[in-house]
Amino acid sequence: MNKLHPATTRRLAAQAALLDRPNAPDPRWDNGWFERFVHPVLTKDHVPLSWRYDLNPATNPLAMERLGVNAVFNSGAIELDGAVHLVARVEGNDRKSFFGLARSENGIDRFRFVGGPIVLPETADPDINVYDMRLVRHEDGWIYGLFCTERKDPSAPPGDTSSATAQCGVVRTRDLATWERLPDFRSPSPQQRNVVLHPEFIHGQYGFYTRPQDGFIDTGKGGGIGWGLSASMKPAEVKEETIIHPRAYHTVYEVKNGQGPAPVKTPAGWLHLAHGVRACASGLRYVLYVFLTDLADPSKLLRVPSGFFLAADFQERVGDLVNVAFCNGVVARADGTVLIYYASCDTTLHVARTSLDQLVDYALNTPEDPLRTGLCAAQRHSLWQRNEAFAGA
Ligand code: M1P
Repeated sequence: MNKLHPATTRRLAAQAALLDRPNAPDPRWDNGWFERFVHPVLTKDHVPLSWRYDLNPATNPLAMERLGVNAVFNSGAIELDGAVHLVARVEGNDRKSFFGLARSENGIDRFRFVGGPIVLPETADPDINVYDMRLVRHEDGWIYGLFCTERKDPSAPPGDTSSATAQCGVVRTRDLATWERLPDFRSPSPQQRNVVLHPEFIHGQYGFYTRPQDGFIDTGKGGGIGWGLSASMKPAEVKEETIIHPRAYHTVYEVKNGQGPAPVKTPAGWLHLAHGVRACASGLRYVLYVFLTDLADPSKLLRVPSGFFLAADFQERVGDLVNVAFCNGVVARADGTVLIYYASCDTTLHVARTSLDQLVDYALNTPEDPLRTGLCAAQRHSLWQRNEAFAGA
């Protein structure tokens, strides 16, 4: 073994302690819906030193970082060989994101990046940025990764260095080690983000959750969570999108919304975690909400509990942004535990632990939003009245 710089030895020891740190439920959080945890599961400090530093003292005598990492956040999630695997969005100091595979036995702590940074195959039109992979084990036998691929808008006028187009890139794998790139997803919408593959065939076709939008940030007259079918994955092409959950005035999904991970199958229906966005003085506020769709027809909305299910809280509220919770990874384990991987403020990744029973109870029994303050107050008044019978309430 070659000798390391003393600073590298010190940094490796500090990182080993971080990677071995146990996680525990946060006692400050207790609403019966899910447990929060004290520590994030992935941060920029979890990224291997070998992805950031030149470890050779001969070529890096001052032991300086060469390729810094700014954040680790929105991660796809899947269980494979009994362990939880995350395909994390790793954002370099250069603003470009790439994917990194991390693994943990219990899905709560001791996540470690495995292998090197993932270098995805490109299409003929190279991606300028990629992010937010949704991992889905489809009943056709493949594990698919659908992600956002971003490129500069070719129609942007000279001098406009910001306008971009977002579309959905597609890869597939059997082992999370070798990735095959398929053609980008096609749809009638000029832009797409938050495209997610449904895990089962519907009438022999592949089902997709979409988020048609007119511009890169603004959903315009598009918006809402859409749905469409494709006969193939090579290419995946949805010719018609129908909106299954639209945006709505004075809700947590007023400005935009998007499907989170692929829905979880429950006895009550497909349980969806989505993000909803509203505007406020500090910018856009992203929260997670739940809705339920029909088992035979996932485009048929059954129920939408009111308000948000999870919002950034405590130390999660501030990062590169403020007040952003985003989720594109969930793992439903065989014992009924459900692990929700959510990112805060585009900066760090956290886990919430719940169960299928809790999620179904939440989806079926949380009142729906009556969309008017008077009716909301009456809803709460009725709850209060029913509780009058309980001593000490
Ligand atoms: O910055 C918050 C999120 O913004 C985008 O999500 P959406 O398309 O729904 O607005 C994405 O860039 C996402 O990665 C990011 O976390």
